[in-house]
Amino acid sequence: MKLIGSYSSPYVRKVRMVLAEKGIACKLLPEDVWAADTKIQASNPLGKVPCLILDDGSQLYDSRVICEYLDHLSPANSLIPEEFPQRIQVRRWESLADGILDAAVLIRLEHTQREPAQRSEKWLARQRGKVLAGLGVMESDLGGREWCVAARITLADIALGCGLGWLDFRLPDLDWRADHPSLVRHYQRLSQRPSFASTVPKA
Ligand code: GSF
Repeated sequence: MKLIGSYSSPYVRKVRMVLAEKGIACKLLPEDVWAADTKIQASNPLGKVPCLILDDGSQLYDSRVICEYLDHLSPANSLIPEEFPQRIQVRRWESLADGILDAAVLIRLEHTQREPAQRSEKWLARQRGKVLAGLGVMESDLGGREWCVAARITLADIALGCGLGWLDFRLPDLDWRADHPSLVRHYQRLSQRPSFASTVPKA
C-alpha cells in the first residue's frame, strides 16, 4: 500500500494521522500536483492528492474514503465509531473541517494560481465568510468537551486539527486563535500527540 501525497496538504495529513494513530505502515510517494509534468491523473482522474494505491494496484480517493478504508483495515484504535449516531456526528465534523479547508484552499489558490488582475475580492470575501462561519460552529459545538464526539479521539478531532494546522501554515493572518478559545485548547491538546507532531505541514 502506498500513499501519493504531499507534506503540505491538509487532506493528506488527515490520512497520515489516521495511519499513525492506527499504527499502519504506508510509504508516502511525494507528488507535486501543480507541476506541469505531474503524473497524478494516471492514479486519480481528478488530479488530486491524497490517493491511496492498494497492493493489487487499485486506487482510492478522496481523503474521506481513504480514512474509512484505513479505519476498517485494522481494529486498532477505531477512529470512526460503529454506533450510528456517533458515526454520523464524526462524519459531520469531518465534513465541517474539510469544508473550512476547501474554502481556505480556494483563498490560497486565488493568490497562488491567479494573476493579481484576475483576483476577485468578492470571491475571497465569500470564501473567508465560510471559513469564519465554520470556525464559529466548531467553537460552539466543541465548547468544554474533551473530544469532539466520543470519549476518545476520533476522525472528527483529527480533521479539526488538520484544518487548524493548515490555517496556521498557509493563512496565518486569519488569526483563528483570536476568537476561538475552545479550539485553541483542543489544538494544544492534539499537538501533544505523536501523530500530530510528526505530520506538521511543510512546503
Ligand atoms: C480534496 C483533495 C484536494 O483538494 C480530499 O481528498 O479530501 N476532497 C479532497 N487536494 C489538493 C491538494 S491540497 O490543496 O491539499 C489537490 O490535489 N489539488 C489539485 C487540484 O488540481 O485541485
